[in-house]
Amino acid sequence: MKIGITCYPTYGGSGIVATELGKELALLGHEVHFISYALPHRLVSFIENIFYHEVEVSNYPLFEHQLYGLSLASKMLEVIEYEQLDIIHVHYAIPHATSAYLAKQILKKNNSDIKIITTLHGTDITLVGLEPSFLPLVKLSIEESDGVTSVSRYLKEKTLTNYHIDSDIEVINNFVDTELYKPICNTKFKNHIAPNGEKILIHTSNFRPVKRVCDTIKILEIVNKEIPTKLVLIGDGPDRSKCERSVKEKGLEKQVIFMGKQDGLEDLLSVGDIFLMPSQSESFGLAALEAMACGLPVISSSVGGLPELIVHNKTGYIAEFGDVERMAKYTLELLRNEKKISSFAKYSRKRAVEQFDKKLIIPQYINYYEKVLEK
Ligand code: GMT
Repeated sequence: MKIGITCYPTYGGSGIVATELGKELALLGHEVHFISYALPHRLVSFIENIFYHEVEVSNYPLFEHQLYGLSLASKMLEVIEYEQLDIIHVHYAIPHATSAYLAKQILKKNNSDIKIITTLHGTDITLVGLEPSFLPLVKLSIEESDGVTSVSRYLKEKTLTNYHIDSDIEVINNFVDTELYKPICNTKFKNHIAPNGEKILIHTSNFRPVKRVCDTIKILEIVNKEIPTKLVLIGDGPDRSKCERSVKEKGLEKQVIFMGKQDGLEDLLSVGDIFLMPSQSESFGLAALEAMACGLPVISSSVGGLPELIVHNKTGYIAEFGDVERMAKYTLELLRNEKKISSFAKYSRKRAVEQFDKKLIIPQYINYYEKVLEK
């Protein structure tokens, strides 16, 4: 198959899923064309069958705002026609699905066609898409796609009810390469972070308000009163300075390590004892899945798709979002009970391997492509 993939190329779960999917498809012999405004950050090494088309945004002085959605539609049209694509698979509805719809309309006028598949990832549906001015546009773009997938059952239900959509939505969960993300013992780094054998809590995100990163600091504050503990925060984004201020106010500078954006998460995650994800909204929780694959129990909020990923009292604990006391209580319970934490760690890894490994999920995308092409 010849597949065009459009995604946000920077940090973020939707871009990671899109890029890893493209890489796997290419390794299986499909031809993959990424269409975006920058090279996706996980496309680091050369893979045969992967091509990249950069969207250039025109900045004519009259345009006070950039016309990305339109430039993307034009580039899609160009690539579809020149490369004779079978499918264009867009990740994150706004504006990607709308640009694809526009390209398809132009193709139709030329008696040509393309199949559009839209994958819904999260805030495209639960936050941004619900803005009254965007809602009709997102609804139309979803309805006019030839196939729609969502990353959890939760997100599928939200889409059907919030947008009053009749069409079917296929649930295809996030996936992880469990041969890359696995428990490894990086003793040197662990000793560097926790020289006195302190316990380690870990969190990775893009520090947007929806991730509630400051809650991880509140959890650490409670836990550290009972058991010497460090908190490793990986990533960067709008809430980082707020979190740094909170750490200073609480006098926890020695306990909290801000690592900023990091590549090679697979080498870092295993140093942690527990992964924290206190999000206010999370359609699936890819970062938690990567931690589980590395053998970490996850303590998270109970929002969105997280209960579909984390098995309460087996691979971790879930608590109401904002309930930092309960999350801290669960953290202490695990840190104090060696038998329990190692059983949770084992089940986390097992669940990642048996339910969410890339070898299980990639074929679901391929089957879905075939189904859409046969329509
Ligand atoms: O929806 C977003 O906030 C953007 C997106 C991203 O690019 O980070 O994240 C979502 O997509 C991931 C991959 O499918 C999911 O694992 C995340 O749970 C989801 N984030 C939210 O729902 C907040």
